[in-house]
Amino acid sequence: SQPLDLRLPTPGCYNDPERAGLDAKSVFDGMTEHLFFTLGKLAPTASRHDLYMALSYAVRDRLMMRYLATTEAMRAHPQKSVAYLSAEFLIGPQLNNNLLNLGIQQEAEAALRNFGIESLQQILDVEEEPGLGNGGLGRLAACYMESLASLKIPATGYGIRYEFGIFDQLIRDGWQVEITDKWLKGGWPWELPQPDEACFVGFGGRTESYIDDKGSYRSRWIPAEHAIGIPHDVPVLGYRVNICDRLRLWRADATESFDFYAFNIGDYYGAVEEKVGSETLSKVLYPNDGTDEGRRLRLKQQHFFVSCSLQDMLRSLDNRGLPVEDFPKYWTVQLNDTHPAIAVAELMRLLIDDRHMDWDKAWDITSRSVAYTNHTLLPEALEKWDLNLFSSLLPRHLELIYEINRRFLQQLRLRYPGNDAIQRKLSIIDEDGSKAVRMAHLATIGAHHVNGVAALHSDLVKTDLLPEFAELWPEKFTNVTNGVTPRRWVALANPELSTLLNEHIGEDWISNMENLRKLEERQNDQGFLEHWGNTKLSVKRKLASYIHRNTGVLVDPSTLFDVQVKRIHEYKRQHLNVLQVITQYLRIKNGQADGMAPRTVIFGGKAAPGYYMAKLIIRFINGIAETVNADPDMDGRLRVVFLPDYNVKLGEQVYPASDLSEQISTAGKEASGTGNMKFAMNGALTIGTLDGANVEIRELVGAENFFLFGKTVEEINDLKRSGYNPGAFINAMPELQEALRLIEMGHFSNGDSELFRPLLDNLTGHDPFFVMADFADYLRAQEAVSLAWTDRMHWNRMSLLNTARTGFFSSDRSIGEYCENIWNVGPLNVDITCDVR
Ligand code: 8GP
Repeated sequence: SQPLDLRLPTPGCYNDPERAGLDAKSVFDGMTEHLFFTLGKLAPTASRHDLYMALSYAVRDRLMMRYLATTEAMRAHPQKSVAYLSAEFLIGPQLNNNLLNLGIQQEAEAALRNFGIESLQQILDVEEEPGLGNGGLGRLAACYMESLASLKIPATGYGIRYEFGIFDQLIRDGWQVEITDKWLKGGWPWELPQPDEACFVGFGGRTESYIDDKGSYRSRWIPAEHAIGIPHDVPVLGYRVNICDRLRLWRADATESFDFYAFNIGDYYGAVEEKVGSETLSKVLYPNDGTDEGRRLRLKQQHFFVSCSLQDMLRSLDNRGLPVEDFPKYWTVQLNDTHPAIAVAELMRLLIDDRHMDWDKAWDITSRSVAYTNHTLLPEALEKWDLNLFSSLLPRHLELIYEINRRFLQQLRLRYPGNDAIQRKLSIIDEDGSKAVRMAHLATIGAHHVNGVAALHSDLVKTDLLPEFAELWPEKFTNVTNGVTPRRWVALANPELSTLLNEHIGEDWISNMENLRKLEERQNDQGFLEHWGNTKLSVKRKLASYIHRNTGVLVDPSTLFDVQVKRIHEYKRQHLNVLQVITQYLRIKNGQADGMAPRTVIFGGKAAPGYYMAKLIIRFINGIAETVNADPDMDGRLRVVFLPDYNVKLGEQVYPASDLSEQISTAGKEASGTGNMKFAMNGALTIGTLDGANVEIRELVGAENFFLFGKTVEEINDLKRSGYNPGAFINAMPELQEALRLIEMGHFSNGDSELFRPLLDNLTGHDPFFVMADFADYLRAQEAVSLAWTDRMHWNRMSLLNTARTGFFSSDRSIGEYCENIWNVGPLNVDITCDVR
């Protein structure tokens, strides 16, 4: 293709660092200019935060060449682009990732030395991460954006620029305390606001019918209120490529910042009311993982960002002179769970009402453009909107949904004549009890593909969640097993391991993770295995020092680091882990702990603020930690740590330093998991159930390198059917009885025998997540872990094989599958020559 004439302000050539501004001196000069002109600071008095800002602006400047070249290439030679719609993007810190992908970490460090800073890390520590997501789903979206860019696929991630992200977590007296996340307070250098590309979004009001100039009946929406969405763009650079994609986050603004009429009649508060109202739209992320809440405002948020995004996509066609009929040729729209599912109705509305298209054409375009990813089977997480709420906020969308549904039910009647039950079951409108709109049905009917996020999960989507839909449209249903980016989760998070890998197998694993297989050749090399173990140990020392600084607990890096970090949820079963820790504690107390590996058991994760049982589990972990850590008998044998405020940045320290990865959810409950992949890549062994992607991890690393336990999905279902009685399992386990008795006596709560009662009642009563049923087998598997730890060379070998065989879980592979099987998109070539100026 032709080199692009970009008229760039600086000359750029990827292979000529000086001319591309990528050498240390240029970075230093860039920082100096930004300190002076952008930040108004002089170098000698600049704080670390000032230097972080200056370096970030200098790096952002160096992204612009590729960012604008990508935009320009898409304008000059239009091709299909991915629109990834997600209410959450948990992108984590940006500076180091951009340095890595540009290939200038060392240059940045050298530049910093001229400001008296010894290591890049000191500046990276200052960075505040945008917590624009709850957990797995939001982090997945971020990994996917990075892989899209690295694979040179043109893409925009569309989401919301929440002013306050996921809360910061403090631990007070063992309890979680939530603090507002003011991530923007120090300024955030990575975004480019684009107010001239604002979009209008309506809410409420009514619809009316009219006859258009061709004599056809049409409906139109007269909203009662409006908001404006202002795009804030974050460049997403791929690894050592010329493609820089874009994350476009919408911030809500008021249409009329001031009501002059109200002001003139003396109503000052009334004058700013609408402004305040519209701005609350993008104020805060709902801190729920797995349940939806906040109702009205949350539905407004969803419609707000989806409408802005679809308008933006249509406008991009208009701007390039492309016909709207070609929408599916230029855009593929991926719904990250049902949060953006209103897109099905909104795209229909934009095409029919604004572009005056007829129904069939509009439906053809919509259903050829949209695909839907399901991330959960938990019934409480399946979004349903009360019909009254829905019709009061989105009356025109409800009309369109009724028509989509009418046509769909007609199709069902032809396929299953006389079967009213199936119509009731599949209808978009839930008529049992108070009426509601089922978003998963809307998404499934509107999408050309529906996928789950791990092989087992995708099967369960077909057999348990949407079986009738899967029978109706078998070709729609598919699987794409999740993946995580090796850039952030290995190259950047684990520089020690990366150096070792680069020395022995070369650097190409970073962009082609299957190349880690080459490590297998070293599996019997004693010297290498020792090196492998020492590398892990040096990373564990760093985490040990973090733990000491942040919790005051001294831990021994030579002990087995046994780690469970993820959102706190009963189905993830942190309490199963804690009960096992109590058993270990009792064995040590009773002198029966021969052969038990000395362990540091580490927990981290946030609980939804309204989820009482999850918050009690945090209190429970901290209760046990307090008792165990204060007991001199435990010295050198057992430590328990709860790491407060688990987030992406902390995850980057934890995964590389772990020996054992706890993936112990009740079979059938964890859709995939992605932490499980990050641990395994970094050489941790997994103790886990046959749930989510654990199944595939075990197949790939080999059963002998994985500690399996627990009931399968079928066994859990059998237990449910036969009337599960946790008491029977408790009675068969004297050690478990003793553990429960100690908790009940208040041994871990300073004598308070009431504190953990709700938890005990739950476990001994109906135990909804089968903790008691899996306990004995979990204990057995933990003993196998202890035994394996005694032969360190063998352990290191298993660890090496976990790294060597988990290249499959690179998000590059996942994105490759989406491109090939669902999106039908290919890479974009961007030429940047040395000559343009
Ligand atoms: C998570 C699933 O629980 C996890 O198994 C999976 O790996 C991940 O999605 C990515 O596919 N689900 C969520 O994070 C989730 O449902 N979050 C809701 C708050 C939106």
